[in-house]
Amino acid sequence: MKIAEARVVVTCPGRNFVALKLVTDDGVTGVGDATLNGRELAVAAYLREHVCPLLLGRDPHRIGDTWQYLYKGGYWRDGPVTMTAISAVDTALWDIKGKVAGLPVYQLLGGAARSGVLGYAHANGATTAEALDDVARQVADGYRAVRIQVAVPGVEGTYGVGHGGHYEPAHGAAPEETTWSTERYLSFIPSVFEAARERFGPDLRLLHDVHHRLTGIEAARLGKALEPYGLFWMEDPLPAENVDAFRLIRQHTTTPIATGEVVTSIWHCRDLITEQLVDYVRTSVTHAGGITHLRRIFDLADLYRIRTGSHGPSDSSPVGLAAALHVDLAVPNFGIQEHMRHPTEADEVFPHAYRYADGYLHPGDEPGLGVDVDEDAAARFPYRPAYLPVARLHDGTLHDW
Ligand code: CS2
Ligand code: MG
Repeated sequence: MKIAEARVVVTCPGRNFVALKLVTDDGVTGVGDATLNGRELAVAAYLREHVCPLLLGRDPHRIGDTWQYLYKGGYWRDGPVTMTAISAVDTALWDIKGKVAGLPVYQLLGGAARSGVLGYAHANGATTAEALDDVARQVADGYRAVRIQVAVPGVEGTYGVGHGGHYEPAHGAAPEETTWSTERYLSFIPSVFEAARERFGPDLRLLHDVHHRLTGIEAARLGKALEPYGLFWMEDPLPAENVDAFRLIRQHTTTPIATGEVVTSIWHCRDLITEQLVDYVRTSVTHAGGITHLRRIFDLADLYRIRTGSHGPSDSSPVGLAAALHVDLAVPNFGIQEHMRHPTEADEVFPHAYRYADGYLHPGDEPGLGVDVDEDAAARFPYRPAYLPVARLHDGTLHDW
């Protein structure tokens, strides 16, 4: 069996996605997600120009060898563009292997370790009251875990808060300029979770995303202030490369910490894991080397009783979510899976077998990943440039968004 074709599909059904489709000489297809929000065409070109030609003629069953060939063989290792491209190839090869075996990918990973994948929904609002009404909607929809983001008074364009309805941060031919004030944020956020606990009681799992904006000591202060409300996690208090600052947070607070959505390899989260500086590792199948590499990261985490909390935003495609769900179902140390629904047009371009019911997701039982890209439907939604925002302090200094 040989890889006979490798096609890159760029499409914008509600938002931009890149998919890789591999076809074998006997007609088996496999898909991988190659979406890197705001830098989509860089990955598409990396695949088309440098990776696809090398795949032709290779044995699709040699998943591990192909991974090493693309990682070590490129000489220039790592980085989000390279790793997203490798992720897409790896995921597509697992899809092919599953189809050839006639089994869903989670069976090849050891089989189901649980009956369903606990998902967390997003709730947001311009005010606390609005956000809590959104939490109530998610709870009514069955979710047992909800992330809450609320616009900080006096801070325009707070991260995670939609412009009415669905939250989609990437838009426009240049990044939107937003403002940020750590002081206002820190004094406001604890009141949101106090109100959430009052309204929803002790059982609902509550999550919050800080989106890399604090220093170590600021994050420590926030973690302490949130302790009375028993958060499931405080996400990305600061950029993951600052391992020392995570050490500082750990000295001050027992609020659980999740990080890793921008981490692209095991090397970048090794110290966070082995020093137990985080409680949940959020690396994604789309950006951290596909199913093969994600399993290595999650296995390392399991040695330290650290659980998984895979990134699952609507800017990873349904192919990425499907692949994540197969891993989630099989690994011993699964924690939670982010679930942000895709726009309807995206579900149409990427028909899938995964399903959501009553707080839990399941990848389905079709052979392979159980997801595809409909190339005719994809062609109806041409790429539109869309960038993530930037954040500035009130004096104009560029801050982390
Ligand atoms: C986020 C993302 O889902 C999350 O937790 O942090 O929404 C993130 O902003 C985007 O994936 C960036 O592309
Ligand atoms: Mg996040």
